[in-house]
Amino acid sequence: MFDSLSNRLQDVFANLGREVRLTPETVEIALREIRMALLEADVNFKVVKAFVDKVRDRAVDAEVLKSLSPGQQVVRIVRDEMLALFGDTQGGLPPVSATPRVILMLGLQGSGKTTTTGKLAKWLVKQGKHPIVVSTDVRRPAAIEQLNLVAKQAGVRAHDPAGNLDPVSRASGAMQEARTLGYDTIIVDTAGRLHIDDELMVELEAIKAAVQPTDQLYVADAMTGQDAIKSAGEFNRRVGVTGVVLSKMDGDARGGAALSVVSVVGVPIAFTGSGERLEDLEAFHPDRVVSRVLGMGDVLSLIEKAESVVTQEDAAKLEKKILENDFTLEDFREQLQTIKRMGPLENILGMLPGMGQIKQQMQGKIDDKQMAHVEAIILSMTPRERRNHQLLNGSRRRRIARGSGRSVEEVNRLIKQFLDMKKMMKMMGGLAGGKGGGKLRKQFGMMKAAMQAQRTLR
Ligand SMILES: Nc1nc2c(ncn2[C@@H]2O[C@H](COP(=O)(O)OP(=O)(O)O)[C@@H](O)[C@H]2O)c(=O)[nH]1
Ligand SMILES: [Mg+2]
Repeated sequence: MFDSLSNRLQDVFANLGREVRLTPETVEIALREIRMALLEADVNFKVVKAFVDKVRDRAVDAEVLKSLSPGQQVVRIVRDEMLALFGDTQGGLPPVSATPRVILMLGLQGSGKTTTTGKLAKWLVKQGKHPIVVSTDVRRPAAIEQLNLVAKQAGVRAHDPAGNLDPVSRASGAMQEARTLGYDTIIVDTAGRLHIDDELMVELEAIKAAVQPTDQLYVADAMTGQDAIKSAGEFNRRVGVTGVVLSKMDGDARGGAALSVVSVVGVPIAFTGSGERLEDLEAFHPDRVVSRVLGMGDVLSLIEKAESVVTQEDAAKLEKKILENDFTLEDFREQLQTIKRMGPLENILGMLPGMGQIKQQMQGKIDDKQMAHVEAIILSMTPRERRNHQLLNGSRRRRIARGSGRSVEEVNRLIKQFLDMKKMMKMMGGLAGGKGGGKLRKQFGMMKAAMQAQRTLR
């Protein structure tokens, strides 16, 4: 959802990078563009002003302007200040000593409270917790059913005493049940309104008094931009908010809401939701988001993602091959499979350092179809050819082209790309063999290979 902001900021940085020396004037031009980019991304105008002022203060410092890479320094300042916009947060839920933990879900109607309750329950189960959920949305009969259904999908228990339509007593009942049956977390889903009204606030106060929540999560629909944030501030004043969940980040939200939450509401973002499925919830990591927006890549997220599809053994095996320059077309094909399992190429590319702009250029150019062509070509080779590309003379290439239904040019191009990739890997293998170590290094080796494969497909 930060795509457009990200592209604009990267343009600004690219221009700065071309300046040999920075002057207050060149900085000012860049700042003006940064300001426009943020405003266009729907960031609160007061936030934008304060942000630009802070960056200017630090950037026109004599030390910065005189430094060897002033452009880089400015990028770093923008990065720091953007991180500051997200406040000091680790994402997810802070540790608590209280048991059971009680999470009160707040938000306007349709913001995604019930869905997020299910997602959060699932997330908690993954963290080894035993959550129970309860709906206090008694006005709409379907609301209780909806929560029962998501609870079932998440594989957690829903407290639902038949016929009890009193919000407070439903919430207290869930506390009771949690204590007796040993659940360690209770998520209380609440009714929303289209607008903030007193009746709802009174009801929420009563539930709050009855269950004494440890966490009060406000679910804000990111697609509604600044409006969502304004109501969050209001809820914070009336009932209190400890963290914000930004839902519907998968929509065409421009990111302004996310960048304004801390300044406007005064509490950090805890989670982001990016889809209707129960898996689509992520603990919010400001540093990763900022790196992504600024085109520095989200290597950690990428590694996590890679770890979920590649075993430690595979990664180690691959790293060994890279180090020994023993990477074959067969390995190349396996890498492609891995990339496929990691999800749509576009998403992965967005996480790679410096790939933001390339991603834009490539829109629609590399796709699953192209991957299939590459695979078809490799599959038309004999196992011996795949292990030893040097066997691939003209007549063999023609045979492969016929077998795979691709042109000889395509076969040639693939082999050339494979060789380029091998060359790159040899260089990187040298680097990877240096200092540092352990798991991360292995993963990096794997990732580098995957990145290379991506590039090769261009
Ligand atoms: N695309 C998308 N839709 C979402 C997300 N979270 C919730 N929704 C949808 O938003 C609608 C309202 O969600 P619901 O949980 O019922 O909102 P509530 O009224 O606050 O409880 C439903 O259609 C959900 O499927 C999200 O992160 N992305
Ligand atoms: Mg609901």
